[in-house]
Amino acid sequence: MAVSSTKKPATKKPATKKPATKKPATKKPATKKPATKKPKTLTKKTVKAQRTKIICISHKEDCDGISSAALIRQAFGGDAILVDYPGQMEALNQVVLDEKLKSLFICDLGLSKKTQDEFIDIMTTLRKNKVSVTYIDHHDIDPDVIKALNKIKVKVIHDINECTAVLTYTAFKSKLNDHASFVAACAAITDYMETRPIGSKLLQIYDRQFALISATVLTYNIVGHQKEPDYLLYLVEELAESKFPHAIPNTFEFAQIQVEKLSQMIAKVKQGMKTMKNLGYMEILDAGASGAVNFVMGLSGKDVGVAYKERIDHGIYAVSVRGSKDCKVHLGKIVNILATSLGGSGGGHDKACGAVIPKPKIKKFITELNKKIK
Ligand SMILES: [Mn+2]
Repeated sequence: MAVSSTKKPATKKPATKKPATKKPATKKPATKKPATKKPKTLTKKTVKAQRTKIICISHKEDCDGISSAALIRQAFGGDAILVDYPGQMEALNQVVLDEKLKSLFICDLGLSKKTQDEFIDIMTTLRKNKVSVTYIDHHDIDPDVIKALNKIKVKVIHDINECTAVLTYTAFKSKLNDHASFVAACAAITDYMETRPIGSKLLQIYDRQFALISATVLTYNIVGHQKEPDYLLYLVEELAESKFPHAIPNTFEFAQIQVEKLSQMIAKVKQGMKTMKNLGYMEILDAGASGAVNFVMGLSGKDVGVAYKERIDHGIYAVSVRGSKDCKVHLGKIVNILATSLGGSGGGHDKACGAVIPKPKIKKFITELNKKIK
């Protein structure tokens, strides 16, 4: 892969500055653009636009989504579109209109009762347009959705026992280099899945502390740059090009800023957290809910923690839920049903999940969740 000399941001000094010049590179990847965009001779004037584009829609909020996008990029080229749950369907509805789209990968984006039907509809349209679609995920899913996707020949790679990047790595290993196993191992760590059969094998290739610090620094850079889509795409590229997180400029300095913020979060949670019989909860005002939710659970002494943050642009709360080791219920399943009944959506894993809840329903969501988890 041709690495242009302008790749790196010029600024060597820490600070919070991110590379502002990355955009052009993400737009037109020099990598594996298959086929021909412009025929040299215009003999086929009347021929319909050929489908040549490869796109990966992946989860932008954590290392698993970013790493999955990087592995897809290394294996297939193409561009990434990074989304969160509130923006998930919007992005899908956009790409379905793209007449150049040839191949679509969707990574680490779970489906809920609210979104699954629309998802199947969009996939059906894509398949009618002969777009090849691969859906890779590890969140709890309605088995009927998998059946429906198989029926329309969407390739489904789904296993709740490994993280999405590990599933991606395993599926496309032959198209990936050695370093890809490290990218997958980092994702497994941040998804709490580094003890799973494949995840643990990948991790043991590397020194454990080295992998832990790399995964953690990467995660802090992802979490701290959620409002800077260009930077997240830059991370995808750098990982796809087999850079270690520490070799990406300023990542450790940025991580230090994040840990400082988190340490302040501990104090804020101690002050602002409230409890019900079975859970601790807190509204977060100036950080991501997912960064605070583990503190809410831990400091509340309850087996379930809930943190929520208003998304003014969408009129909703983005909610994060975590369960301790002693939490015996499947939070992802409960939250999926509850959020849907309140006009929102949600779901995920047994001990880590999220939801989108209409603003006026947040209190109801918490009280109902409290009832359902005893
Ligand atoms: Mn994941």
